[in-house]
Amino acid sequence: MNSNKLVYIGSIVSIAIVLFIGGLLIGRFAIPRSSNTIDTYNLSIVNQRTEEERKIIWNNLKQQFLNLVNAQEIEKNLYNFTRHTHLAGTDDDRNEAESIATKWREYGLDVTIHPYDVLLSYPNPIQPNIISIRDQNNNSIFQSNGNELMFNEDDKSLPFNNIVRPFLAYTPNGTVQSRKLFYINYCTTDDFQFIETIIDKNDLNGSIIICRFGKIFRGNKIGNAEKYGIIGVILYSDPIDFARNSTRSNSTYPNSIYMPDMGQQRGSALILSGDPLTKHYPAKDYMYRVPIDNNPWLPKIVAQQIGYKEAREILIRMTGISVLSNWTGGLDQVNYVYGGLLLDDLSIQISSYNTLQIRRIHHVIGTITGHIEPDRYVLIGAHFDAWNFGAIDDGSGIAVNHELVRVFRTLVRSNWKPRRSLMFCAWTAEEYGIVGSMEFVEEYAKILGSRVVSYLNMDVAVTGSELMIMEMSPLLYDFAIKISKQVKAPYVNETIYEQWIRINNGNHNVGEKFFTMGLSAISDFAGFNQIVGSSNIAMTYLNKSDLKNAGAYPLYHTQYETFRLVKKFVDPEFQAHQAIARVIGLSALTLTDIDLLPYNPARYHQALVSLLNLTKSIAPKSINFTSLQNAIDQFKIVADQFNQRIQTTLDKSNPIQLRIVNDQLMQLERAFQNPLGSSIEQADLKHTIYAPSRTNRYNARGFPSITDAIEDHNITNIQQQISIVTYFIHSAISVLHQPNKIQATS
Ligand SMILES: *[C@@H]1O[C@H](CO)[C@@H](O)[C@H](O)[C@H]1NC(C)=O
Ligand SMILES: *[C@@H]1O[C@H](CO)[C@@H](O)[C@H](O)[C@H]1NC(C)=O
Ligand SMILES: *[C@@H]1O[C@H](CO)[C@@H](O)[C@H](O)[C@H]1NC(C)=O
Ligand SMILES: *[C@@H]1O[C@H](CO)[C@@H](O)[C@H](O)[C@H]1NC(C)=O
Ligand SMILES: *[C@@H]1O[C@H](CO)[C@@H](O)[C@H](O)[C@H]1NC(C)=O
Ligand SMILES: *[C@@H]1O[C@H](CO)[C@@H](O)[C@H](O)[C@H]1NC(C)=O
Ligand SMILES: *[C@@H]1O[C@H](CO)[C@@H](O)[C@H](O)[C@H]1NC(C)=O
Ligand SMILES: *[C@@H]1O[C@H](CO)[C@@H](O)[C@H](O)[C@H]1NC(C)=O
Ligand SMILES: *[C@@H]1O[C@H](CO)[C@@H](O)[C@H](O)[C@H]1NC(C)=O
Ligand SMILES: *[C@@H]1O[C@H](CO)[C@@H](O)[C@H](O)[C@H]1NC(C)=O
Ligand SMILES: *[C@@H]1O[C@H](CO)[C@@H](O)[C@H](O)[C@H]1NC(C)=O
Ligand SMILES: *[C@@H]1O[C@H](CO)[C@@H](O)[C@H](O)[C@H]1NC(C)=O
Ligand SMILES: [Ca+2]
Repeated sequence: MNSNKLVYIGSIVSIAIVLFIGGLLIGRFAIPRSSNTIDTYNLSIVNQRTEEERKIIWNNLKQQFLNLVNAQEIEKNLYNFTRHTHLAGTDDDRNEAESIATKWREYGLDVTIHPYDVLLSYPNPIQPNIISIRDQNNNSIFQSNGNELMFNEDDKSLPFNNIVRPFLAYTPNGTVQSRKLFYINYCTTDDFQFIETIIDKNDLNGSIIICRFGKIFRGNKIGNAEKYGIIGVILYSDPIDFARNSTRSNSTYPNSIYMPDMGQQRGSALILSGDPLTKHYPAKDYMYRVPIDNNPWLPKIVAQQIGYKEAREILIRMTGISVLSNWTGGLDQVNYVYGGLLLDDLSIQISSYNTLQIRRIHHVIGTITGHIEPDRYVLIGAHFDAWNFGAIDDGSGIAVNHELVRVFRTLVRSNWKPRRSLMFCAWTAEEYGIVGSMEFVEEYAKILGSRVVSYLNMDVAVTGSELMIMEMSPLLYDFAIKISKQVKAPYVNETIYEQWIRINNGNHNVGEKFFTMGLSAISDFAGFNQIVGSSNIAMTYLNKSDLKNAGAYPLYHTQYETFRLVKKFVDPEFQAHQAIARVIGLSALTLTDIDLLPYNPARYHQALVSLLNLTKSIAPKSINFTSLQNAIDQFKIVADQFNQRIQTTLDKSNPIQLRIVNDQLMQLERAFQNPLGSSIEQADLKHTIYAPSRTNRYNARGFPSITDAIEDHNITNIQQQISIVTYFIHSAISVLHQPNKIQATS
């Protein structure tokens, strides 16, 4: 590293791209320098630079940033993180928060810690949850183990004894027993509808069911089962999805990335983002808490996971007709059947000993204060809680986050001054259902709602090294493409953009192929999408085969998420981690430093067009979409005019003009927010264009309230929801109009 060069860059960089600062800011904010006050620029330096010089300075800064991101540093961070377990609400969790805060303070960030008291769930440390098969005399003939198994290759110096046993967080304790057992595939709503065509749905009442992990969020599986009067749910990872090569031990962990026969995915069953006792409000001590009894967000029935070796013992004792081939799993010598009474008057029993407990959690936020617009925030976040050692979920995100703090610290030390404030977030209790970050968003809803520019999320940032995929607001589409052209892909001599084109057989429509528009409720961006209203992005490096793995990498949430797994099989040289760090970091560097926000409203028009097309294709023919269609057409005209105005009349050297335009760009996504939410039951889902699907929180759904109404076959409500979405598109249009007056509409 050439530090002289850095200092040179830094002194002016302070916003290379920054063109301005009028007397106004200086006059109002010319106050003494200190870390807590707003600083001013030396305009004579900034204004001396030509456009060309500013470009050179900016390019040098970018290059400097990219060079600083170091794969070995990320590897060290991951090694250190995975020495411990990280269950939210435990001592491990508190220690990790303290150690992150200490580290970030050493790096020179302004660190704040944010405690909340939230409802969490734990299994009994002594008595594992057990599934048993019982004979006519109620004697157990088979009993599940309640644990995952260790291997010789596992690092015995790790605290394996401290790992939480497999359990499904928030499912109630109790013992249920039934002689009826059904197999319901992935337990999706479609699967339930399908089995209703095979068996009498009343037969499901009082039964226990078994289904496989994958396709949809596990909480939705249990939620679906509740509606049928099912009393217990058994979940397992079928080898067809999680041990794709073969179930032989030389093809599974510790010899590959695939699930061994006693591997078990832990996870939450909460169908809500945030603390279930303080919906809408922060879990602070002054806040009222709803009673736990009959809490509508908590699962009502007993549920437990097992290894596929154990699932086999259960499946072979079932009766009933054979399933269609698309329901068949990959277990050897198992005839997959729909079920009914168990063989030989056997019964199946689930005993669970889970408890609910209110525990304290702590987030860590580290800030580099912006120099010109300190009240505009760009956030980078990852969660540090994990079900186990968390090497992938979310060690990958935390290790990258630490590296970015180190790199940005280096830039700051060489005198880089970002235009806007940059905040690093380390969240906890994400695994329980975005419980942690949602409480933070709820506490600061008002200021985040007016100040956050973008939130950049890193969760399960690396599960492979072949391909990057992204989820984002459509406003960031062109920005993401631009960034991808500047970052090298791992292990190959090409940029991420070139890699996309190669994988896409030369086609340049990479956004359509590898970007998902809108974000789901799968990680800490949930609160930023649904409540804050900022324009956000998340990304993952993976292997192409991961796309086929039913919604998760094979060892997701198992105790085998260790440093060894990543080093040996996932990203041996940490080049994929490095690429993620560069993409997230370069995005943050640009969003904090650039004068004009790089959001393109025209991309939102394209997204709306394709959503309308999709929605029409599933709606009854009688539905009238004219008003929505007209609003979308009008959105295009206004978005194009807006872009045109920026190109022709915006005077970037005028800080007020710039702020006016940037405010419009920031308000655009916010204009789509319905303060009432998508329905009374889902008042926390406020984004009318994209929200998590009510049938699968892992997916973002377009025009969610319309789509829900279509699924409910309620014509009146479909038409009502169309009018509401039309209104919010008109709201967005009014944001993009010239702001000097309020345009009348017909
Ligand atoms: C600003 O920069 C100019 C040119 O380098 C220098 O002459 C002047 O002293 C600086 N002013 C302040 C307040 O630092
Ligand atoms: C490693 O982790 C421990 C505990 O989490 C922490 O105290 C220590 O500072 C970390 N070391 C480094 C180099 O990050
Ligand atoms: C069978 O035995 C178990 C364990 O002792 C007990 O919890 C359960 O209630 C018994 N079931 C019946 C039907 O007696
Ligand atoms: C299940 O059966 C019980 C009584 O046998 C009945 O009260 C309940 O409504 C049924 N549940 C469903 C979902 O059909
Ligand atoms: C795995 O083991 C089986 C039998 O032990 C053997 O036939 C097979 O070749 C092995 N596969 C690999 C990839 O080593
Ligand atoms: C799966 O099997 C194929 C063919 O035997 C082998 O090339 C590949 O490396 C295996 N994949 C993993 C992840 O073990
Ligand atoms: C399985 O096949 C049946 C019959 O073709 C179909 O109705 C059902 O939707 C399919 N299920 C899945 C999960 O693909
Ligand atoms: C069952 O869970 C409830 C709620 O957490 C708890 O109050 C109760 O003590 C638990 N019972 C057992 C036996 O663990
Ligand atoms: C990588 O690609 C660039 C441009 O395509 C080429 O100039 C360079 O020699 C290549 N480097 C290696 C190590 O192949
Ligand atoms: C609209 O959807 C149909 C399929 O429903 C597809 O064939 C067509 O290409 C889509 N058109 C646009 C503009 O997205
Ligand atoms: C559809 O709605 C539009 C606008 O509300 C209205 O002008 C038109 O007459 C309606 N079309 C039909 C067939 O009802
Ligand atoms: C259909 O939707 C309307 C308007 O939202 C509502 O008033 C009505 O109760 C719904 N009907 C049914 C059967 O759910
Ligand atoms: Ca809350």
